[in-house]
Amino acid sequence: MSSLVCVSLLLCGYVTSEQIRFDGHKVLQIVPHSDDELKQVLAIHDLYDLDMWRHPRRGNHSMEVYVEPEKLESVLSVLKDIGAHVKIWIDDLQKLVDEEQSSIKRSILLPYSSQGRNQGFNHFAYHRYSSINQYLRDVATATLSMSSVNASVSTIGYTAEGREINVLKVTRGDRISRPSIFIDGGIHAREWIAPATVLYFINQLVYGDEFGYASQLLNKFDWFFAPLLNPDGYEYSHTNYRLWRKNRVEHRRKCFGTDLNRNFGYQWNPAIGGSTNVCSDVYSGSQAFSEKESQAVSTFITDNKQNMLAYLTYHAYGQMWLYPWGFTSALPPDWQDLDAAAKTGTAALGELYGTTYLVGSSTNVLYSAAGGSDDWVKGGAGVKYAYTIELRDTGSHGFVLPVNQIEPTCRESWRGLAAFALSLNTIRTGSRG
Ligand code: 0X9
Ligand code: ZN
Repeated sequence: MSSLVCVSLLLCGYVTSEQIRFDGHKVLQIVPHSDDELKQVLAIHDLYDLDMWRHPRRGNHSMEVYVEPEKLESVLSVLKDIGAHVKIWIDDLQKLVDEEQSSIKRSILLPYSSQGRNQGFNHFAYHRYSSINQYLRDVATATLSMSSVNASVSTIGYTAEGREINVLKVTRGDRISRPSIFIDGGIHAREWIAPATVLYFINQLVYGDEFGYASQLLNKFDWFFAPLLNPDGYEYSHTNYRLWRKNRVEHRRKCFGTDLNRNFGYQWNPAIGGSTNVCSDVYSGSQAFSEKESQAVSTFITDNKQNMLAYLTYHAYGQMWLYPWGFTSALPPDWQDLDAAAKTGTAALGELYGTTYLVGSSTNVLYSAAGGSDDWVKGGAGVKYAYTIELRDTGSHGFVLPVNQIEPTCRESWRGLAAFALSLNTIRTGSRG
């Protein structure tokens, strides 16, 4: 993700009371015809401080770039000059945001009975911080009367704005300690589908699923779920600025936010896919683990790493199942184990609706970016199977994934997760890559 530098007070986040609108804001698809043209397009991207929504990859130089109206004419003209092929990919971002808002309103009105189990919680909607926490507490309470599963909530830390960061532990409850899997979502505020997917996993595991995976998964693993690691940013993306990515720490009354996924302390380096500019959308922080959110989750993982076999962090978008490293194109020595397990997951995920995912190391498949949580979990905490999963879609809606795609995304992702986890060899617990 490239730098979305704060170009106005609105984007810097100093306007707190009004929703920022995206009328006429566009996402362009740019297809350079040669390596040389690609370099020129990237230079234009840097010059205009554009936000790269989908990066060019090896063998596929096309990219999607978000452009504000005030820059549009000039950007289109320089792109025309160099001869790159340009298409309007999303014509009016506000239209997508409006559609999303009206389907959120509709989904909240839907009666509980048509939505499945669970104390009235509609899994196929985008929820706010307080309902997510309430849901976690409700699940923990509900398991008090269940004999085969136990769930408990721990607050592992607090954010810059004082919100709770919560983890739900789900186990068989028979006092047998099993290898564990840690799953998080919402490191990036605007990727709303990630917390929704993680909440659905909790529901399937605790209340059982149609495929019968839940029982096998509880017999094999203890589970940790942190559905919302960046609640301040998430709330801000609901109340003020739909495309907010970072947390909401204030930097010297100038700009807000650190990109938590550039802030983890393994090979931390702002020069690799991050930034030292506090206003950048990929600001890496003043030092590794400068942020309360990354501190909280890393301390929790360190305390529980003994038995941790896998870590999956859910993001959006692009449909990719990525493994380390993000700081280098070199691969970890056991990359073939990670690759095979990811391919088992993506194959199963695709069985439901034919959704395809790319599998590979994040530098090789996506771009290089140091300070990611996956790199630290593998390199720093020694958890063997560490992944970043980029959920739907491939760019038609990008971060503004319509409400009607929540259900298929959750269902296919659950299937992918189950197949992945059941394929792991638990005798390897604790081995380092
Ligand atoms: O750039 C990121 O942080 C992730 N992509 S996103 O579009 N969700 O922002 C990818 C992170 C991959 N992992 C590492 N670079 N370590
Ligand atoms: Zn992300």
